[in-house]
Amino acid sequence: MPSPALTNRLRPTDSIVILTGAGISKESGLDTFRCAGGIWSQVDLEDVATPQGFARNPDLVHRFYNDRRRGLADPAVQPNAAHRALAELERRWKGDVLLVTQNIDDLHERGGSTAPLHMHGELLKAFCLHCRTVTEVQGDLSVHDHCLTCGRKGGMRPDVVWFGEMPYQMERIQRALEECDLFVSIGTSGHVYPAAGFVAEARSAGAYTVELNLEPSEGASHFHSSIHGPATQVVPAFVQ
Ligand code: BV8
Repeated sequence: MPSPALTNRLRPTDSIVILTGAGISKESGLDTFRCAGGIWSQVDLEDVATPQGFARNPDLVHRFYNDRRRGLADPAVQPNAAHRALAELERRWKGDVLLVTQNIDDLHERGGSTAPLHMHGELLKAFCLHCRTVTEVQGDLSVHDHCLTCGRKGGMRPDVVWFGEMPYQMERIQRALEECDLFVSIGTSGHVYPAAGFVAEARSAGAYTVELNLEPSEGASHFHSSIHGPATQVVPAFVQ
C-alpha cells in the first residue's frame, strides 16, 4: 500500500489517479523522448508525430512506428518492477485507482494492470481513415494495406494521438482529476499538454500530489512532494 508517508493522508477508500510517461518503461529497454539520445533527438516529431507529417510522407511515419512496434516485440522488453507495483496497488487498494498513461506500449497490461487509459493511443492498434474502424496490429503497417473492415486501401494509420490531435477520454480524465484524493505522476517530463497540466488541476481540486521521477520534471513546482530515482526503485517503495 502507499508508503506510511501517505497512508496517514489517505482514507482506505480514497481515490487515486496515476499518470505515467516514457520514464516508467525506460528500464524495460524502451527509449524516452526527451532524455539524452531520446526519440526526438533521432527524428523530427513534426515529420512522424503530426497529421501533417503523415499526409506528407506516410511511408516515413509507418517506418517510424513499425520500428517501435518491432522494438516492443523484442523478448528483452518486459514489464518492470514499477509496472508490477502499480498493478499490485490496483488489486489491493479499496478505493478507485485510474491509471492514465501517455505511453503507447503495452507494458502496463503485461505487468498486470487491467485497464490502463492510453490517452495517447496504442502502438499495437491501428485505424482506417476511411471507415474509422480500430483494429489490433502486431507486425508492420504500410500504405499498401487494405482495411479488413471496409476493404479500402491506403487508409490505415497507427491508433496514436499525434501533436494537434485530441487525446483520448479527456472528459473521463478531467472528472477523475476533480474527484481524486491523490495524484501521482511517474516518469514524465511534464512537457506535453494537456497531460502536463493534470497536476495543477488535481491540486486545485484538493488532491495531494506526488511526483516520482528520475529528476525534477518541468512541472515539479506544482507537486506537494517529489521522490527522485529510477522507477523500478521509487515506485515499489512508494506502493508497498
Ligand atoms: C492537443 C505520439 C488539442 C505518440 C505524443 C497547452 C494545452 C493543450 C495543448 C498544448 C498546450 N501547449 C502546447 C500544446 C500542443 C501540444 C504540446 O503539448 N506540445 C508540446 C511540444 C509543448 N499538445 C498536443 O498537441 C496534444 N493535443 O493538445 O490537442 C486539441 C484540442 C481540440 C481539438 C483537437 C486538438 C497531443 C499530445 C500528444 C502528442 N503525442 N506522442 C508516440 O509516438 O508516442 S507526445 C510524446 O510526449 C509521447 O507520446 C509522450 O507520451 C509525451 C510525453 O513525454 P514523456 O512521456 O514525458 O517522455 P519524456 O521523454 O519527455 O520524459 C521522460 C521522463 O522520464 C523524464 O522526465 C526523465 O527524467 C524520466 N525518466 C527517465 N528514465 C527514468 C525516468 N523516470 C523514472 N525512472 C527512470 N528510469
